[in-house]
Amino acid sequence: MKKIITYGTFDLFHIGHYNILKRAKEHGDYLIVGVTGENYDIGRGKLNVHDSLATRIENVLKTGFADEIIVEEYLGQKIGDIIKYNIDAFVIGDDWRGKFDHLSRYCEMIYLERTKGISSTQIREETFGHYDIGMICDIVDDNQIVKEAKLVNGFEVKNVCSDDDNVLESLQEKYAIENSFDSYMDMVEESDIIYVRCSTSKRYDYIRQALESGKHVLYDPPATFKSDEIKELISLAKEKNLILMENIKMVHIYVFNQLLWMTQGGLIGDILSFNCSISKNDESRSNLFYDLSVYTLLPMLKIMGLDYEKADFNVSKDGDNIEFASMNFVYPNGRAVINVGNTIRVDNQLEIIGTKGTIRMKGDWWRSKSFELHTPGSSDVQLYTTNFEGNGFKYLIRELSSMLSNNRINSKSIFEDESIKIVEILEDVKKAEK
Ligand code: C2G
Repeated sequence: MKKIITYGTFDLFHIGHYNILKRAKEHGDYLIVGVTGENYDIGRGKLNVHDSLATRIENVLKTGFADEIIVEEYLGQKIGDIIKYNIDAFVIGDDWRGKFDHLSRYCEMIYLERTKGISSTQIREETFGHYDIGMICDIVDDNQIVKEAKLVNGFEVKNVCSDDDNVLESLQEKYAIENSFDSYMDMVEESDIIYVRCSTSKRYDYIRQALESGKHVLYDPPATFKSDEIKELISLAKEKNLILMENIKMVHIYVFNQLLWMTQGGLIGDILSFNCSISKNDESRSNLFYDLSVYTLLPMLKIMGLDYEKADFNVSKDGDNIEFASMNFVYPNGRAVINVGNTIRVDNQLEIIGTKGTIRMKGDWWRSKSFELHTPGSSDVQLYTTNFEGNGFKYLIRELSSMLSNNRINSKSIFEDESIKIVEILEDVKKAEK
C-alpha cells in the first residue's frame, strides 16, 4: 500500500485545494492530510486565516479523498510525520518547488502544478475588503507599520502626510508610499484608517479631526494629558461607530497573554509587587518620557488593577526636560514601583512577584518575546517564548482586521477604562512635574 502525505491550511476551501487533494490521492492508496494548527500558522506569518481549524478539517473531509487527517502544529513536524506514519510519498503544490527537497531523503517528493487563478488570499481580499492606511508623521521613522501592514491581507499604508516638507519627502521615498499629501484633511479623505504618529501636542487634534471625518484611528499614545480630552475622543469614536486604538504592540503579542494568564489567573499566587524600569534616549522625540510611561502603566493596570489606594510621583527635571521619574502605587495587598528614565539611563526590566512565583522580563521587556518564571524552592527557571519577526505591529493590525470584520469597535487588548486611567495618571504626573 502506497502512503501519501500532503499539508496545507485549506482556508476558504476552493477548487485549487480540491484538485490537489484529488491528485494527491491518485498518486497512492492511502492519503494523510496535515491541516495547519492556528499557532503554527501565526508563527509562520499566516496571520489572517479566516476559517477555524474545525471548519478547515471538515472541508478537507468532505472531499472524501483524505483517509486520515492530522494537525500540523510546529515547524519541523513533517519529518517526524513521515517517519511515524511510514510515508512513501510527499505531495505539495509547485508553489513550494525546491523548498522541501531535503525531505527526499525520507520519501519520494512530488510537486504538482498549482491550479491557476484562485487563492485563499484573493478570496479573503474580495470577501473582507481592503483598507488604506494614511499616516501623519513628523519624524522619518514609520515604526515598521508599512512593512508589517503588508503582512495582513487587505491592509496597506497608501498615504502619508507631514507638516514638514523634508520629512514628507523622505518618508515617501524611504518607505515607497504611494501618495503624499500636504494637507492632512485631504489625506484623511482618501484613507480608511489614520495612523497618528507625531509629537504629543498635535495628537489630540489630528485624532479628533479624523474621527469627525468618519475614519478609524490608530495612534501613538498618549493622545493627550487631559482626562476629559481622552474621554471626549472615546465618546466621539463610539458615537460614530469607529475604532480608536492605541499603538501598544506588547498586549497583542502571544507571550504577553501568557503572562497575563499567569498573573490574573493566580498561577503565581497573590501579586505582591510589580516593579519595572524603562529608559530610552531619543532626543528627536519630545515628550518621550510620557510615551515611555504608557508602556509601563498599561501592564501595571492589567496586573495590579485600576484601584490603587495612593500614588506618588517623584519627577526630576533638567530645565524643561524630565530626566527621570519614579512612580509609586500603593494597592490594598501590594505595591507597584515604576522608574522611567529619559536622559538618565536605567536598566530595562520588569519583575512581578507573587506568593507562588516570580516573573521576570529582562532587557527591552516591552518588546520582549519571552519571560522567565522562577518558582520558590526550585532551581528550574521556566522560559515562556514566542517567535516572530519584526516588532509585532502585524499582530495589532490583525486585531484591527478582526474588529473591522466583526463590526466591533472596542479592542479587548486595551480596555476603555485602562486608556482613561493612563491619561489620568499622566495628568497627575504633569502636576507633580511643576
Ligand atoms: N494549492 C493549489 N492551487 C491553488 C492554491 C493552493 O494547488 N490555487 C495547493 C498548495 O500548493 C498546497 C495546498 O493547495 O499544496 C494547500 O494550500 P494552502 O492552504 O495555501 O497551504 P500552504 O500555505 O501552501 O501550506 O505546512 C503547510 C504546507 O507547507 C503548505
